[in-house]
Amino acid sequence: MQRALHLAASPGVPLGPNPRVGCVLLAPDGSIVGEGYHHGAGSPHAEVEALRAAGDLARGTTAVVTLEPCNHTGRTGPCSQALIEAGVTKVVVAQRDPNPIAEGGLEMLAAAGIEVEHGLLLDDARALNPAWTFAHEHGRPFVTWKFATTLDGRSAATDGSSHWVSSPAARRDTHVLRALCDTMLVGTNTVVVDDPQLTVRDADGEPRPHQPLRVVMGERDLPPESRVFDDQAETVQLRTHDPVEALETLYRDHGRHHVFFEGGPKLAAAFLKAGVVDEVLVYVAPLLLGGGKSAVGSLGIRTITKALQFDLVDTLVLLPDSDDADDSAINLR
Ligand code: AOF
Ligand code: ZN
Repeated sequence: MQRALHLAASPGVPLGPNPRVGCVLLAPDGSIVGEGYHHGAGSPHAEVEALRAAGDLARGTTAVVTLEPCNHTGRTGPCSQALIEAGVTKVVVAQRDPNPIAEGGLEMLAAAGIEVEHGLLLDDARALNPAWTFAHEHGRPFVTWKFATTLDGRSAATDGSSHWVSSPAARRDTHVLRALCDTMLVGTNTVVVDDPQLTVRDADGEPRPHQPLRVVMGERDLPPESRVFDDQAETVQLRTHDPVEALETLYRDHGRHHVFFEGGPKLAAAFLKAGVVDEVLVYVAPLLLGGGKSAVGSLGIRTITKALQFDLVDTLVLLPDSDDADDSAINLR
Protein backbone atom coordinates (compact mmCIF):
# COMPACT_ATOMS: atom_id res chain seq x y z
CA MET A 1 0.00 0.00 0.00
CA GLN A 2 2.89 2.34 0.69
CA ARG A 3 4.07 1.75 -2.88
CA ALA A 4 0.54 2.42 -4.21
CA LEU A 5 0.34 5.67 -2.19
CA HIS A 6 3.73 6.71 -3.52
CA LEU A 7 2.62 6.03 -7.11
CA ALA A 8 -0.61 7.98 -6.58
CA ALA A 9 1.42 11.00 -5.49
CA SER A 10 3.56 10.95 -8.65
CA PRO A 11 4.47 14.47 -9.76
CA GLY A 12 2.90 15.93 -12.89
CA VAL A 13 -0.69 14.86 -12.27
CA PRO A 14 -2.74 18.00 -12.86
CA LEU A 15 -5.26 19.20 -10.28
CA GLY A 16 -8.60 18.21 -11.74
CA PRO A 17 -11.96 16.73 -10.87
CA ASN A 18 -10.55 13.25 -10.20
CA PRO A 19 -8.66 11.94 -7.16
CA ARG A 20 -5.06 10.75 -7.19
CA VAL A 21 -5.06 6.94 -7.09
CA GLY A 22 -2.32 4.28 -7.16
CA CYS A 23 -2.50 0.51 -7.66
CA VAL A 24 -0.07 -2.40 -7.27
CA LEU A 25 -0.67 -6.04 -8.31
CA LEU A 26 1.06 -8.61 -6.10
CA ALA A 27 1.77 -12.21 -7.11
CA PRO A 28 1.27 -14.90 -4.39
CA ASP A 29 5.02 -14.72 -3.62
CA GLY A 30 4.66 -10.98 -2.86
CA SER A 31 6.43 -9.73 -5.98
CA ILE A 32 4.97 -6.82 -7.95
CA VAL A 33 3.76 -7.91 -11.40
CA GLY A 34 2.15 -4.61 -12.42
CA GLU A 35 1.53 -1.14 -11.09
CA GLY A 36 0.01 2.14 -12.19
CA TYR A 37 -1.52 5.41 -11.19
CA HIS A 38 -4.25 7.73 -12.41
CA HIS A 39 -2.84 10.52 -14.61
CA GLY A 40 -5.94 12.74 -14.41
CA ALA A 41 -9.51 13.00 -15.67
CA GLY A 42 -10.05 11.23 -18.98
CA SER A 43 -7.08 8.86 -18.63
CA PRO A 44 -7.37 5.24 -17.47
CA HIS A 45 -7.89 4.57 -13.79
CA ALA A 46 -4.99 3.25 -11.71
CA GLU A 47 -6.28 -0.35 -11.71
CA VAL A 48 -6.53 -0.41 -15.51
CA GLU A 49 -2.96 0.90 -15.81
CA ALA A 50 -1.70 -1.83 -13.46
CA LEU A 51 -3.71 -4.57 -15.23
CA ARG A 52 -2.31 -3.49 -18.59
CA ALA A 53 1.24 -3.55 -17.22
CA ALA A 54 0.76 -7.05 -15.77
CA GLY A 55 -0.97 -8.63 -18.81
CA ASP A 56 -1.58 -12.35 -18.22
CA LEU A 57 0.34 -12.20 -14.94
CA ALA A 58 -2.66 -10.41 -13.35
CA ARG A 59 -4.47 -13.75 -12.85
CA GLY A 60 -4.33 -14.89 -9.20
CA THR A 61 -2.85 -11.61 -7.90
CA THR A 62 -3.84 -9.36 -5.02
CA ALA A 63 -4.73 -5.84 -6.16
CA VAL A 64 -3.67 -3.18 -3.65
CA VAL A 65 -5.42 0.13 -4.37
CA THR A 66 -5.43 3.46 -2.52
CA LEU A 67 -9.13 3.98 -3.43
CA GLU A 68 -12.00 1.52 -3.75
CA PRO A 69 -12.26 0.40 -7.39
CA CYS A 70 -15.06 2.28 -9.13
CA ASN A 71 -18.33 0.64 -9.99
CA HIS A 72 -19.55 3.01 -12.70
CA THR A 73 -18.98 3.83 -16.32
CA GLY A 74 -17.87 7.46 -16.41
CA ARG A 75 -15.10 8.72 -18.64
CA THR A 76 -13.75 5.14 -18.38
CA GLY A 77 -15.26 1.72 -17.61
CA PRO A 78 -15.81 0.18 -14.14
CA CYS A 79 -12.56 -0.98 -12.55
CA SER A 80 -14.30 -3.56 -10.35
CA GLN A 81 -15.42 -5.35 -13.53
CA ALA A 82 -11.94 -5.12 -15.05
CA LEU A 83 -10.41 -6.71 -11.92
CA ILE A 84 -12.97 -9.54 -11.96
CA GLU A 85 -12.33 -10.26 -15.65
CA ALA A 86 -8.56 -10.26 -15.13
CA GLY A 87 -8.87 -13.02 -12.50
CA VAL A 88 -7.60 -11.06 -9.49
CA THR A 89 -8.33 -13.10 -6.33
CA LYS A 90 -8.04 -10.47 -3.57
CA VAL A 91 -8.46 -6.69 -3.40
CA VAL A 92 -7.04 -4.56 -0.59
CA VAL A 93 -8.21 -0.95 -0.47
CA ALA A 94 -7.22 2.00 1.73
CA GLN A 95 -10.14 4.40 1.27
CA ARG A 96 -13.70 3.52 0.30
CA ASP A 97 -14.94 5.73 -2.56
CA PRO A 98 -17.00 8.62 -1.10
CA ASN A 99 -18.21 9.60 -4.59
CA PRO A 100 -21.87 8.50 -4.70
CA ILE A 101 -21.62 7.94 -8.46
CA ALA A 102 -18.67 5.55 -8.29
CA GLU A 103 -19.12 3.73 -4.92
CA GLY A 104 -20.01 0.07 -4.48
CA GLY A 105 -16.97 -1.55 -6.10
CA LEU A 106 -16.15 -3.68 -3.05
CA GLU A 107 -19.66 -5.17 -2.92
CA MET A 108 -19.42 -5.95 -6.63
CA LEU A 109 -16.04 -7.66 -6.13
CA ALA A 110 -17.25 -9.61 -3.08
CA ALA A 111 -20.32 -10.79 -4.99
CA ALA A 112 -17.95 -12.20 -7.61
CA GLY A 113 -16.20 -14.27 -4.92
CA ILE A 114 -13.16 -12.02 -4.53
CA GLU A 115 -11.75 -11.50 -1.04
CA VAL A 116 -11.90 -7.79 -0.11
CA GLU A 117 -10.39 -5.69 2.66
CA HIS A 118 -10.36 -1.95 3.33
CA GLY A 119 -8.95 0.62 5.78
CA LEU A 120 -5.24 -0.10 5.38
CA LEU A 121 -3.29 3.22 5.68
CA LEU A 122 -6.61 5.03 5.41
CA ASP A 123 -5.35 8.37 6.78
CA ASP A 124 -2.57 8.52 4.19
CA ALA A 125 -5.02 7.78 1.39
CA ARG A 126 -7.43 10.50 2.57
CA ALA A 127 -4.53 12.96 2.78
CA LEU A 128 -3.79 12.35 -0.91
CA ASN A 129 -7.09 13.96 -1.89
CA PRO A 130 -8.28 16.02 1.08
CA ALA A 131 -10.60 18.44 -0.76
CA TRP A 132 -11.99 15.74 -3.08
CA THR A 133 -12.74 13.54 -0.06
CA PHE A 134 -14.29 16.41 1.91
CA ALA A 135 -16.52 17.50 -0.97
CA HIS A 136 -17.95 14.04 -1.59
CA GLU A 137 -18.49 13.42 2.12
CA HIS A 138 -20.21 16.80 2.74
CA GLY A 139 -21.93 17.42 -0.59
CA ARG A 140 -20.17 20.78 -0.90
CA PRO A 141 -16.62 22.02 -1.54
CA PHE A 142 -14.03 22.66 1.19
CA VAL A 143 -13.80 26.42 1.82
CA THR A 144 -10.57 28.32 2.45
CA TRP A 145 -11.30 31.93 3.43
CA LYS A 146 -8.43 34.29 2.71
CA PHE A 147 -8.16 37.81 4.03
CA ALA A 148 -5.51 40.34 4.93
CA THR A 149 -5.35 42.48 8.03
CA THR A 150 -3.33 45.00 9.98
CA LEU A 151 -2.03 44.20 13.46
CA ASP A 152 -5.24 45.70 14.86
CA GLY A 153 -7.49 43.59 12.67
CA ARG A 154 -8.39 46.13 10.00
CA SER A 155 -8.70 45.13 6.37
CA ALA A 156 -9.24 48.60 4.95
CA ALA A 157 -8.86 52.18 6.14
CA THR A 158 -11.94 54.36 6.72
CA ASP A 159 -11.62 55.77 3.17
CA GLY A 160 -11.81 52.19 1.85
CA SER A 161 -8.17 52.00 0.74
CA SER A 162 -6.55 48.60 1.24
CA HIS A 163 -3.84 48.52 -1.38
CA TRP A 164 -1.06 47.84 1.14
CA VAL A 165 -2.03 44.18 1.29
CA SER A 166 -0.68 43.48 -2.17
CA SER A 167 2.97 43.36 -1.15
CA PRO A 168 4.83 41.22 -3.70
CA ALA A 169 5.51 38.43 -1.18
CA ALA A 170 1.86 38.18 -0.11
CA ARG A 171 0.65 38.36 -3.70
CA ARG A 172 2.96 35.55 -4.82
CA ASP A 173 1.93 33.39 -1.89
CA THR A 174 -1.76 33.98 -2.63
CA HIS A 175 -1.33 32.96 -6.25
CA VAL A 176 0.43 29.74 -5.29
CA LEU A 177 -2.43 28.87 -2.92
CA ARG A 178 -5.16 29.93 -5.36
CA ALA A 179 -3.65 27.50 -7.88
CA LEU A 180 -4.28 24.61 -5.45
CA CYS A 181 -8.03 25.30 -5.50
CA ASP A 182 -10.49 24.67 -8.34
CA THR A 183 -12.71 27.68 -7.61
CA MET A 184 -12.39 31.32 -6.56
CA LEU A 185 -15.40 32.97 -4.99
CA VAL A 186 -16.26 36.60 -4.20
CA GLY A 187 -19.47 38.60 -3.83
CA THR A 188 -20.96 40.97 -6.39
CA ASN A 189 -19.90 43.91 -4.16
CA THR A 190 -16.23 43.02 -4.48
CA VAL A 191 -16.54 42.87 -8.27
CA VAL A 192 -18.30 46.24 -8.43
CA VAL A 193 -15.92 47.98 -6.00
CA ASP A 194 -12.52 46.34 -6.70
CA ASP A 195 -12.99 44.90 -10.21
CA PRO A 196 -10.62 41.96 -9.48
CA GLN A 197 -9.35 39.67 -12.24
CA LEU A 198 -9.55 36.53 -10.07
CA THR A 199 -7.00 34.66 -12.14
CA VAL A 200 -3.93 32.72 -11.04
CA ARG A 201 -0.80 34.44 -12.26
CA ASP A 202 2.88 33.53 -12.06
CA ALA A 203 5.64 35.72 -10.58
CA ASP A 204 5.76 37.81 -13.78
CA GLY A 205 2.03 38.45 -13.63
CA GLU A 206 1.29 36.09 -16.53
CA PRO A 207 -1.85 33.93 -16.21
CA ARG A 208 -1.18 30.23 -15.66
CA PRO A 209 -2.53 27.71 -18.20
CA HIS A 210 -5.08 26.10 -15.82
CA GLN A 211 -7.40 28.60 -14.20
CA PRO A 212 -9.87 27.93 -11.38
CA LEU A 213 -13.53 28.67 -12.03
CA ARG A 214 -14.41 32.27 -11.09
CA VAL A 215 -17.62 32.52 -9.09
CA VAL A 216 -19.44 35.70 -8.17
CA MET A 217 -22.23 35.35 -5.64
CA GLY A 218 -25.15 37.72 -5.16
CA GLU A 219 -28.19 39.17 -6.90
CA ARG A 220 -26.76 42.55 -7.87
CA ASP A 221 -26.18 42.97 -11.63
CA LEU A 222 -22.53 43.20 -12.64
CA PRO A 223 -21.09 45.74 -15.08
CA PRO A 224 -20.51 43.77 -18.30
CA GLU A 225 -17.05 45.32 -18.64
CA SER A 226 -15.95 43.79 -15.28
CA ARG A 227 -12.61 42.03 -15.53
CA VAL A 228 -14.08 38.73 -14.28
CA PHE A 229 -15.76 38.54 -17.71
CA ASP A 230 -12.49 38.61 -19.64
CA ASP A 231 -11.55 35.49 -21.61
CA GLN A 232 -8.79 34.29 -19.26
CA ALA A 233 -11.03 31.93 -17.30
CA GLU A 234 -14.61 30.79 -17.00
CA THR A 235 -16.96 32.79 -14.74
CA VAL A 236 -20.36 31.96 -13.28
CA GLN A 237 -22.65 34.21 -11.30
CA LEU A 238 -24.76 32.49 -8.64
CA ARG A 239 -27.79 34.67 -7.93
CA THR A 240 -28.17 33.78 -4.27
CA HIS A 241 -27.13 35.18 -0.88
CA ASP A 242 -27.17 31.78 0.79
CA PRO A 243 -23.65 30.33 1.19
CA VAL A 244 -24.88 26.75 1.63
CA GLU A 245 -27.02 26.93 -1.50
CA ALA A 246 -24.12 28.41 -3.48
CA LEU A 247 -21.66 25.76 -2.29
CA GLU A 248 -24.05 22.87 -2.92
CA THR A 249 -24.64 24.20 -6.44
CA LEU A 250 -20.89 24.38 -7.03
CA TYR A 251 -20.49 20.76 -5.96
CA ARG A 252 -23.55 19.36 -7.70
CA ASP A 253 -23.64 21.33 -10.96
CA HIS A 254 -20.00 22.32 -11.40
CA GLY A 255 -18.12 19.40 -9.76
CA ARG A 256 -16.13 21.76 -7.51
CA HIS A 257 -14.15 20.50 -4.49
CA HIS A 258 -12.13 23.42 -3.09
CA VAL A 259 -13.23 27.06 -2.97
CA PHE A 260 -10.75 29.85 -2.36
CA PHE A 261 -13.06 32.43 -0.82
CA GLU A 262 -11.98 36.07 -0.94
CA GLY A 263 -15.27 37.70 -0.02
CA GLY A 264 -15.68 41.03 1.72
CA PRO A 265 -16.94 41.57 5.30
CA LYS A 266 -20.64 40.96 4.65
CA LEU A 267 -20.25 37.74 2.68
CA ALA A 268 -17.53 36.51 5.06
CA ALA A 269 -19.93 36.99 7.99
CA ALA A 270 -22.62 35.05 6.11
CA PHE A 271 -20.21 32.16 5.46
CA LEU A 272 -19.04 32.12 9.09
CA LYS A 273 -22.61 32.20 10.43
CA ALA A 274 -23.55 29.35 8.10
CA GLY A 275 -20.59 27.33 9.46
CA VAL A 276 -19.05 26.79 6.04
CA VAL A 277 -15.59 28.27 6.55
CA ASP A 278 -13.33 25.23 6.86
CA GLU A 279 -9.97 26.98 6.83
CA VAL A 280 -8.83 30.57 7.31
CA LEU A 281 -5.76 31.99 5.61
CA VAL A 282 -4.78 35.34 7.11
CA TYR A 283 -2.09 37.72 5.88
CA VAL A 284 -1.04 39.99 8.74
CA ALA A 285 0.86 43.14 7.79
CA PRO A 286 2.94 45.02 10.38
CA LEU A 287 0.68 48.05 10.19
CA LEU A 288 -1.60 49.82 12.63
CA LEU A 289 -4.65 51.86 11.62
CA GLY A 290 -6.43 52.41 14.91
CA GLY A 291 -9.70 52.59 13.00
CA GLY A 292 -11.12 51.39 9.71
CA LYS A 293 -12.94 48.33 8.50
CA SER A 294 -12.83 44.80 9.88
CA ALA A 295 -12.41 41.84 7.53
CA VAL A 296 -15.64 40.41 8.84
CA GLY A 297 -19.01 42.04 9.41
CA SER A 298 -21.10 41.54 12.54
CA LEU A 299 -21.55 37.97 13.67
CA GLY A 300 -23.93 39.00 16.44
CA ILE A 301 -21.42 37.88 19.08
CA ARG A 302 -21.56 39.99 22.26
CA THR A 303 -19.37 38.12 24.68
CA ILE A 304 -15.94 36.49 24.47
CA THR A 305 -17.18 33.03 25.42
CA LYS A 306 -19.21 32.98 22.19
CA ALA A 307 -16.23 33.84 19.95
CA LEU A 308 -15.63 31.53 17.00
CA GLN A 309 -12.63 29.41 17.90
CA PHE A 310 -10.04 28.09 15.43
CA ASP A 311 -6.98 25.89 15.78
CA LEU A 312 -3.65 27.20 14.58
CA VAL A 313 -2.31 24.87 11.89
CA ASP A 314 0.64 26.69 10.44
CA THR A 315 2.39 30.06 10.29
CA LEU A 316 4.87 31.42 7.82
CA VAL A 317 6.79 34.67 7.85
CA LEU A 318 6.97 36.19 4.37
CA LEU A 319 10.12 38.26 4.40
CA PRO A 320 10.03 41.59 2.60
CA ASP A 321 11.69 41.51 -0.80
CA SER A 322 10.89 45.08 -1.69
CA ASP A 323 9.96 48.34 -0.02
CA ASP A 324 6.60 46.86 0.87
CA ALA A 325 5.64 45.80 4.36
CA ASP A 326 6.39 42.22 5.31
CA ASP A 327 3.36 40.02 5.87
CA SER A 328 2.77 36.79 7.71
CA ALA A 329 0.47 34.11 6.42
CA ILE A 330 -1.38 32.34 9.20
CA ASN A 331 -3.39 29.20 8.63
CA LEU A 332 -6.27 28.34 10.97
CA ARG A 333 -8.99 25.70 11.07
C1 AOF B 1 -10.67 4.24 -9.49
N1 AOF B 1 -9.42 4.40 -9.93
O1 AOF B 1 -7.76 5.63 -10.71
C2 AOF B 1 -9.79 6.66 -10.17
C3 AOF B 1 -11.08 6.47 -9.68
O2 AOF B 1 -15.03 10.06 -14.71
P1 AOF B 1 -14.21 8.85 -14.40
O3 AOF B 1 -14.66 7.62 -15.11
O4 AOF B 1 -12.73 9.06 -14.54
O5 AOF B 1 -14.49 8.52 -12.87
C4 AOF B 1 -14.10 9.40 -11.85
C5 AOF B 1 -14.48 8.83 -10.52
O6 AOF B 1 -14.00 7.50 -10.44
C6 AOF B 1 -13.80 9.57 -9.36
O7 AOF B 1 -14.56 10.63 -8.84
C7 AOF B 1 -13.64 8.46 -8.34
O8 AOF B 1 -14.84 8.24 -7.64
C8 AOF B 1 -13.31 7.31 -9.24
N2 AOF B 1 -11.88 7.46 -9.55
N3 AOF B 1 -11.49 5.27 -9.34
O9 AOF B 1 -11.08 3.14 -9.19
C9 AOF B 1 -8.93 5.54 -10.29
N4 AOF B 1 -9.33 7.85 -10.55
ZN1 ZN C 1 -12.13 3.05 -11.94
